[in-house]
Amino acid sequence: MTINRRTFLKGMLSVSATAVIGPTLLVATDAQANSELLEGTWRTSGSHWGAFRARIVGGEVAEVVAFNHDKHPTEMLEGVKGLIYNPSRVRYPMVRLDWLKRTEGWNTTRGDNRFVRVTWDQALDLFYSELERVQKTYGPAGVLAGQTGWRQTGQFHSCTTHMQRAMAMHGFFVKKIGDYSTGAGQTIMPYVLGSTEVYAQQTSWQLVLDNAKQIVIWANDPVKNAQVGWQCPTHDVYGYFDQLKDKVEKGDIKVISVDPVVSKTQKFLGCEHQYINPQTDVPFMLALAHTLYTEDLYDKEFIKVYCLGFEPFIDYVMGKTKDKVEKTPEWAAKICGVEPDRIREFARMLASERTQLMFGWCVQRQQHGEQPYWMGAVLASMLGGIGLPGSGVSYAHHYSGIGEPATGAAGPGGFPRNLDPGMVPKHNNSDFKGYSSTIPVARWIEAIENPGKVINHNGNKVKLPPIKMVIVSGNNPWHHHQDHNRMKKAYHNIETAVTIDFAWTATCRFSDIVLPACTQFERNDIDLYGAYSATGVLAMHKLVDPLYQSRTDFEIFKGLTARFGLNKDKEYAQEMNEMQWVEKLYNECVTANKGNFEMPDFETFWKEGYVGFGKGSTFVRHALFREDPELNPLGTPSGFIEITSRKIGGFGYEYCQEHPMWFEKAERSHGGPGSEKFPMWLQSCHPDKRLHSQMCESPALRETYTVQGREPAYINPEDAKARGVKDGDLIRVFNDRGQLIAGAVVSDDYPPGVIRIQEGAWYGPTGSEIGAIDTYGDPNTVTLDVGTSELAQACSAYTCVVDYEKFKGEAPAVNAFSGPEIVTL
Ligand SMILES: Nc1nc2c(c(=O)[nH]1)N[C@H]1C(S)=C(S)[C@@H](COP(=O)(O)OP(=O)(O)OC[C@H]3O[C@@H](n4cnc5c(=O)[nH]c(N)nc54)[C@H](O)[C@@H]3O)O[C@H]1N2
Ligand SMILES: Nc1nc2c(c(=O)[nH]1)N[C@H]1C(S)=C(S)[C@@H](COP(=O)(O)OP(=O)(O)OC[C@H]3O[C@@H](n4cnc5c(=O)[nH]c(N)nc54)[C@H](O)[C@@H]3O)O[C@H]1N2
Ligand SMILES: [Mo]
Repeated sequence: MTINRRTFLKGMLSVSATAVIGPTLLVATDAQANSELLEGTWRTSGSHWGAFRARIVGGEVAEVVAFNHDKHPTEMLEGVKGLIYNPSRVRYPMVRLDWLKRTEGWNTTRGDNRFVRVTWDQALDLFYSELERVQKTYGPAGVLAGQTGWRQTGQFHSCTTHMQRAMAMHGFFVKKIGDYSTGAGQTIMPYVLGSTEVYAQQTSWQLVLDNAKQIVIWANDPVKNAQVGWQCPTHDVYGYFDQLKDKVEKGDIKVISVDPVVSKTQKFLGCEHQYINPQTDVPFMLALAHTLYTEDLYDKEFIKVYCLGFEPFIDYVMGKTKDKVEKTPEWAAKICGVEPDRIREFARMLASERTQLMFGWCVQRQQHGEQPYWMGAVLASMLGGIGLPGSGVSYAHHYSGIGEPATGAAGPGGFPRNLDPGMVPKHNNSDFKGYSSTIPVARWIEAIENPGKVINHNGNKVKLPPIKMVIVSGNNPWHHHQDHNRMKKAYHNIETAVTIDFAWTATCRFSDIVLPACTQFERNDIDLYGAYSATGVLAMHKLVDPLYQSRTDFEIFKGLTARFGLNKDKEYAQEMNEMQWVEKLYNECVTANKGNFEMPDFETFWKEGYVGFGKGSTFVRHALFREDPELNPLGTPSGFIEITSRKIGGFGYEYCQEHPMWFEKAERSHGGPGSEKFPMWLQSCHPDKRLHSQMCESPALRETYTVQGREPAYINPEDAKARGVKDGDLIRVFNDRGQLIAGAVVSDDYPPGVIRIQEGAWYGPTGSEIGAIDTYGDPNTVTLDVGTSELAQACSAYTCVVDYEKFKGEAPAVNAFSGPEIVTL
């Protein structure tokens, strides 16, 4: 059977969102069987969105087919070729014109996108001399090289690791704590359940399917988000989604999605929907607790044996303390938009059968995001099912294949991020002059804006450092951070910004020195297959040579450290080249697994492209604690589930007190603050067909979702009608912070007062002036930049209101994807 490649790929693009969860259409084995009919050679590689085999013809990637072990490949594979071949590649080392010409009073306004092409030697010399100048002038508090992000997969080439090792060899620098994904969750949960929970293995899907009678998918869209993993995902989790769909159909399991919108998961499963006003989960949950308590539906024994501090919490619910308001369903209904009787019914339903609560993450990426997570644990405690299969609470069932059976095998290690023993930085000066050397990750713009300001963070005081130089690799802060116009202003305080990337992102546009890295498909590497499941080890064969003048991050930082003197480049690389490193990481993995998992020699592995570890085993979250809480205490201060935390109470914070509470948000739609002027809630959820901003540069993939070449804005039909907007129109989305152009997609999946623009849309403002309209549709042009609370100081991107109108006149062309304007000195 010959299969026409183009037809297959076209088919892949045209399948409806939910049909992607079907069986593999074509796997590499079939393709390889046909390979005699086709030109070229097949190579294996991987990515955050799955493994694949690629056919290489004449030094180019001719086609990409799903890996034979991946039974549920994603449509995102269609973006692989576009990631390599696109007009947005960083081709040469580039330096910003005004920065290059800098004299007294030079122009620190960034964003005009005018760059001068320089040689690699010139670029690395400039990078090095700036590092020297800033370290000598300001010391380590002046250098920020701590931001991290979704650098591409591969254990050896992990680019942030390379950047940070090289920076550490030069001197000390400012680092970050936490991340944008789960900042609030990972900070609050250790006080409540004893671990971050968000990055922990959860009860196996098989056991959930076998035991749960009800599953509440809360602020969670696993069918969309499990396409992506921190290490190459197996997508086996989609097999369980198929089973769940089946059980929902047969009535064996009831699934309810608590979400303001109809999610991809809800549509796929055909499950129930519980609408809720955005950002109001806590009032809804408090009222559920009120019903469970007043109707005596809660598990008193569980609370007594396993929990601490139920009384102060329930006194708050009953209106005896704090605001003295009883958290009745009538009280909650006015805020969360769910009828009082429906709230009571929901509480009774939860208590009636074995129920698994599964939270997604974006409900904690909003102001006071600590509270819904804490409340989730309190509700699960009142239901009494924590530690049993198919019940309790989880905060990660949508992520990185969590819940797939895990083999327990050791994965390959990586290139060292830190200095080797005995290594001393060139500038061995760790004096931060009283400033903090570590800052909460999402507060970096505030630091640049307001150095010396002291903020609270998780029981500590943080004195924001006076950052003068920002070095970025493997993340895209001009997509991921909120409120770009605030960023534009703050960046006047930066003297030098260096970015290493393969794509000419907005971060490159707002930098002074830009170095062209190559993509993960232009280098050899090794990765764990299945992050938490440790299903196998994957070879990442170099598919093609680095394009243009791009280099691997390894080569780039070898080149930089060579400038530090005394063979520092050899120390940096430990005198090994790329393939020696890959082989070493593999061999160390073989040693670590000896006696448990048989692995072939390196040569065989590299030729095959894959070694599997066999079947994994299942797991029940918190089972040991449930079995014996004295012998197996949680990692909380008391060892028990802390419904009230003395530790947090002791911090004396306003927006995170001793037990979960409702705090009104700075901005909220549906009658909340700011909604009179800007009535729409903007949700900037994670993209279905991208990894954040990655692959937005792929023209082929972009064509499948854009509207008149712009990022789609999903809007409600009534709202659209009231504004004279039709499906396919361009709209202007705005608030007092900024404005952007997007393309309207009118859909009943979105309730009145809600607009979705997926994060990661590339920022392309018309100019460098504050307030310039964004031509493509990056939601972070208008989002709010505040910490979640004094506890986590995490990203609050989902606390944001806007309005929109039909775009009037002729819209400016999209300028986000065409690279720099190349000028000469
Ligand atoms: N409004 C809003 N904002 C958000 C979110 C939201 O939900 N809403 N979500 C937040 C979350 S959870 C996250 S995780 C962040 C994601 O934010 P980021 O991790 O910053 O996003 P990415 O687009 O993945 O950026 C990775 C960058 O690294 C580059 N890169 C990849 N591999 C390599 C490599 O090998 N070498 C080099 N040199 N460069 C490489 C890519 O080209 C890309 O520019 O966004 C956050 N921002
Ligand atoms: N395809 C794809 N998958 C990804 C990523 C990607 O970029 N692309 N990124 C990965 C990363 S880094 C992360 S951090 C995770 C993100 O994982 P999450 O943060 O969980 O994902 P989101 O899709 O942003 O949001 C999930 C759901 O929450 C709902 N929601 C939003 N606000 C509220 C609210 O106030 N109340 C309630 N009840 N529901 C709400 C949204 O409508 C949405 O359906 O995804 C990972 N998976
Ligand atoms: Mo994330």
